[in-house]
Amino acid sequence: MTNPAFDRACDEFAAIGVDAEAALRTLAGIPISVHCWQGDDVGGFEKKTGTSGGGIQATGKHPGRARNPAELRADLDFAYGLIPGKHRLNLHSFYMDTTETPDRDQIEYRHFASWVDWARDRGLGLDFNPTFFAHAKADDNLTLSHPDAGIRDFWIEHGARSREIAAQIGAALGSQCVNNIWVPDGSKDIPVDRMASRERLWASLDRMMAKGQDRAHMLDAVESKLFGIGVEAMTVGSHEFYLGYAARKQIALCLDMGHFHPTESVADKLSSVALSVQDLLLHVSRPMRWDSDHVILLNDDILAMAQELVFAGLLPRTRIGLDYFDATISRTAAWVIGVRNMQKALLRALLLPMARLKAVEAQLDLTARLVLTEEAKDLPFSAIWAEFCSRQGVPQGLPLLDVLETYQRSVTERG
Ligand code: RNT
Ligand code: ZN
Repeated sequence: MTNPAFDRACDEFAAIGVDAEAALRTLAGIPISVHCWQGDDVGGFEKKTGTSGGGIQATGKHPGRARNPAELRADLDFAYGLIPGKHRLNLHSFYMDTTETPDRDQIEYRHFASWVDWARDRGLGLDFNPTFFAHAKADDNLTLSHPDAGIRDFWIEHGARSREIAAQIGAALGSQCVNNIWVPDGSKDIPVDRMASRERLWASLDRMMAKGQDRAHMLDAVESKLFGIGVEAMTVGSHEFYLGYAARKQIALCLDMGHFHPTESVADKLSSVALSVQDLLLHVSRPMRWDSDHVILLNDDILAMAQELVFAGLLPRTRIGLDYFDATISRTAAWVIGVRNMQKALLRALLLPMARLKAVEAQLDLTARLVLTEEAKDLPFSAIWAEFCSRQGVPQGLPLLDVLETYQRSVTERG
């Protein structure tokens, strides 16, 4: 089918030296790792009750939270159906699918096998995360850095098993599975022995990751944080801690957009950390005054992030994951909106006249740079996005709302 609006837009992009078809091809090849935990407010499916803990807070009571793996998979199937392209699912270990009740130090691949079958059927890749929160042994907000060696051993075992499971998932799907490590460890009030905590975390990570795994199947990642509720004074796994750790061990560094001071730009950090660390993982999020994990918008922060990935040539070594959880709106809509916004941001970056912009900057023609960046904001991005959605068979524009609302009505009875 011909699309005159698209053809006109292509001509406009061609006039500034941009190949819109090439941008669409690139975009179609960028998987987004969709975080399973948006579907149930970070509750998990262990046969226990309790809150998420670890300073993670999903607020809101919108009906329709997934209560079990079958409901979560149905919700995900629906959401993927409205997201153009092929993507990944980011699974947390406490989303196990089993009638057994393994504790965290007893988890095995078989507890996740149904997720692998489901992903294989749909051609999705899987990523994985050990879960170091929402557990009695994490109630002090101390896990791998706990002063008690027994508690550290428990969590080391959990982390080592997660790596094993991630490697098996990667092998089963023929797609590298990122195993991202985030621990809540920190201190509410001012500690006097930060060094001891950090040495314990370092040593625990070393033991947890002692076993070599095939990098084709599994990639270790570590995620820093500035502070959390209950750990205001010090986070053991700070940015400096993990930047050094990832650089020394040549594993991936995860940058979560909510894990820095609100005035810091995470986009700005990419080119710096990429000089010391080979592989990057992003947790794209929207902090509002704090690490609030709002649904990501097509806002300046996300656009800057996407532009850095494209302009710094970092797409091949960056895994893009999302990390937010909003329980005040339809949880499936939250996924769809967020993933599509990430894709829209990437598309906009891919459609910018990069070569020309870089050339004028290299010539210190800063006036031309400003004229070009500002004029580029009026380019017909929406016509290219609409064509992308139509080629991928997903709705676009206002009709999206009807589809989202119809599904939300069907899950309201879950309560
Ligand atoms: C917490 C981290 C972490 C979690 C997930 C659920 O502050 O951002 O990535 O959100 O592991
Ligand atoms: Zn995160």
